[in-house]
Amino acid sequence: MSENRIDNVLHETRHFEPSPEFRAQARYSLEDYQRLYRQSLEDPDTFWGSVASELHWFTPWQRVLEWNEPFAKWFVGGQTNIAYNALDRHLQARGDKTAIVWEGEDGEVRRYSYRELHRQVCRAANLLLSLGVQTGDRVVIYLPMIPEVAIAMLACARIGATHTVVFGGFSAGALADRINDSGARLLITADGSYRKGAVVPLKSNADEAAQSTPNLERMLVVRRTGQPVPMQPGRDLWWDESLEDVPDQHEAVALDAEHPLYILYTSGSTGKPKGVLHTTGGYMVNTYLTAGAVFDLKEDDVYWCTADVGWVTGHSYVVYGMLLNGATVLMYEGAPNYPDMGRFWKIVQDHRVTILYTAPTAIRSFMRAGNEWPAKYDLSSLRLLGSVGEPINPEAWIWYFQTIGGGRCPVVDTWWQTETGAIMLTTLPGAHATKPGSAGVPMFGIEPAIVDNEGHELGADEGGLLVIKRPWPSMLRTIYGDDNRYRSQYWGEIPHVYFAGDGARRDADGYYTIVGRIDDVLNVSGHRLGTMEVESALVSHPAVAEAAVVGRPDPVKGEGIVAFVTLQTGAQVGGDELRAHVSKEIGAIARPDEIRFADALPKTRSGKIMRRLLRQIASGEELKGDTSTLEDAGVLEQLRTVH
Ligand code: 6R9
Repeated sequence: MSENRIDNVLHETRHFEPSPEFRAQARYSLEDYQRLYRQSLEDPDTFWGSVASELHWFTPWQRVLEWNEPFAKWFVGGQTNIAYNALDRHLQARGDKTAIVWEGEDGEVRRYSYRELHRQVCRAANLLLSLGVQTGDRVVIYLPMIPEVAIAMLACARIGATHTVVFGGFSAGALADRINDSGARLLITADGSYRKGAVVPLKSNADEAAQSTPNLERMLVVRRTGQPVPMQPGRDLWWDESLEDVPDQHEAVALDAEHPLYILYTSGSTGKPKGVLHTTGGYMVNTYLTAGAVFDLKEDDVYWCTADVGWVTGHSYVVYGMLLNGATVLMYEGAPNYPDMGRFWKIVQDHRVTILYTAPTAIRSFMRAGNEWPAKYDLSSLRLLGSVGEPINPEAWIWYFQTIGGGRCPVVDTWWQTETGAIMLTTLPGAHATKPGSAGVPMFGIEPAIVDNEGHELGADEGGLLVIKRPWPSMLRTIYGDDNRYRSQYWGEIPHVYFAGDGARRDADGYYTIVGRIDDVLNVSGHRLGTMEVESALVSHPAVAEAAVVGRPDPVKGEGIVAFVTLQTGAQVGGDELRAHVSKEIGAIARPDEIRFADALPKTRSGKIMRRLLRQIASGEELKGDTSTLEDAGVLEQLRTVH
């Protein structure tokens, strides 16, 4: 196991019990959790079967699980539709209830009742059908945080088209890679999106991507920013115009429980992002269960998750898990600091948000901005706070709890991954005491362990690798088009268990603390990025001969990106140009914080780049460990002194 890259040492030893008021109204008590958790492991068929039966199935399942390691089938033989369960199922009791309340960066507000959202999704489903989209086809969605992104996802799910949402901050190149890997023929995008008051040109990125996507036949373009964009006849259609004469009645298609619901690309330790495949039934059941339990959902909650729908958090806890529960979801389009650092708190006040789910990087940046920003607003509507995406340091946890939650709102620190589909480790807010910096205990049906590199289970407080010992309903089914990579990366690293890629430890009370990734995956502001991806982007610049990218601890972003670069003989290029190049190749989230140039990179005699040394250099540490295998020791001095 590599050294801990994130300073997550617990100096904070306080525990926080849920208040008597919270406990009294909570969905689950500690006894409920203990009883149900035991049942979920001892009798999973009964446990999962009873959760699943709260939802609608066109045909009942015959078996809860068929496990043929590493391939799982959940609710075998069952037929359902997640969009039906998220919308139609609520029409009777919640038709007029607000499903989505949306605030644009420019302050515009739109509200969709469950009935209206259902109507819009039915029309969009009919539009997709009229364009020849069939069950099983892939559709790529490249949209900002506007209601149409949820409508497009649900319309795909309704007809059984597999969606692939690409984060709007990704570049044309990253978009093209995902269109090609998924084999999509249709792209849904927008003219542009607003970010810090400026227009992000989504359509022109899409046009650029389309130059290298031979499969792509059509583009549907949502009007958001209104600037003129070229429309290619025969290929491009306006979303609003195309929907005008489309009927708003549509019967949701009964789909096999294992029908592919979506592909979401995420970074791994190679240069190429992997397409994580989620299917319908198990994902539906587990996001429904966890959304209700972890966020203690009540009928009158106004729930706000600040994640973009381009990430898994947006899939599971902006769209699917929440609408499956009939919740009211707030969506915000823009930047957290626009027009100023008070924007989030103004939104909480204006919409009377009761549950807020955000990322440590945002919490740390608000903490830095000062208490005067939240102090200007009335945050008394809040009753529960959540954190996701990276380890939260105890200092940020305490600030969130006290300054935002007024000391009365439990904080749930939820550990999970794109691959897991749903929350895996957390506390339940009315059941468990919380320990700042520690995510908590396993959710129902999840059986984790901490093991050493050989797979031997370790005891309390011993640091090791986090694994999951049995399949769960919302787990990824494969890497799209690459069963072998799925098998070897997730179920082959340590035999017969799911390998998460995180380092962790468990304390004597059974609470898990996540230390961070142990592979070549960085976590920058809660976003996963492969070091190899950034390296490939750098070496695609003509001046660059070789590049090595490492993370270094960053007080706000969790990790920052440092790139070590050697240039082609005679070539000259500045750090800023290379940073801009990476931004163009992948997206702004991948832009290195620092570029250091050298004549060579430190390598072993067998030619492997010594990343351990580079990490120490990047964070300004003393060089530790064995350097005797280094080919050219002079290189180290150069890397340390060149800035
Ligand atoms: C949901 C999501 C997954 C990686 C994961 C881990 C880190 C997520 C965390 C956390 C500590 C938490 N991570 N939640 N680390 N505490 N509560 O973020 O998915 O983008 O796939 O990232 O994020 O390292 O392995 P994804």
